[in-house]
Amino acid sequence: MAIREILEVPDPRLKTVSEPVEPHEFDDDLRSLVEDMFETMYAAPGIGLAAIQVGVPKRVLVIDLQEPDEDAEPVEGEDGVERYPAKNDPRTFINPVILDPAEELSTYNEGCLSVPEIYADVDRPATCTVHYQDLDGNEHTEQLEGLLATCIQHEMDHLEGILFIDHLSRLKRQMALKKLKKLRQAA
Ligand code: GNR
Ligand code: NI
Repeated sequence: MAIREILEVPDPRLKTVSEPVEPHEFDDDLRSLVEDMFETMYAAPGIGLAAIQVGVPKRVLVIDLQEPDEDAEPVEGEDGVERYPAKNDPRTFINPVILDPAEELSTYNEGCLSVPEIYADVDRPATCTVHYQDLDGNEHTEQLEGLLATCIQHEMDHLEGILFIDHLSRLKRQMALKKLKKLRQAA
């Protein structure tokens, strides 16, 4: 297992359209890519990661919303505030396809590990169906809602070379990129 480097804007590789994982590619290399993607995502920390964000142009996504586990005992954080520990729910989506997105939209204040420290509201279909393969190549279809629906659509965009800032107006996108440049100069 290894933490891999996350590509950041304006790296042109983030604009790549990723290639499907072929039937003969469901092997140990794919498993170690997915393991590394989880390790990289947890370390960041983030709730999702597309393979292209670590420079691999393949249609592979990992997601773990790490939502608070309300069935567990609260634990005290560094700030002295008690919180529920995160519930681990690692999900792997290979060759995902989104079907019947809802007409109803929901808005999330999105961020992206490839556009660090920039957050903006993005509207996306509130629910959708995803068809995908797991690491063994088995096919699944699932109905998604809430943050999971938003996150998978954000990750699917990466597979098409699209970033969440591409959903903003040109002015807002330029403002976001300027802010990022400034933050980098200050660092
Ligand atoms: O960590 C992440 N948080 C997030 C918040 C709202 C909507 C989407 C995301 S995904 C992001 C990690 C990332 O960049 N995945 O590509
Ligand atoms: Ni992202």
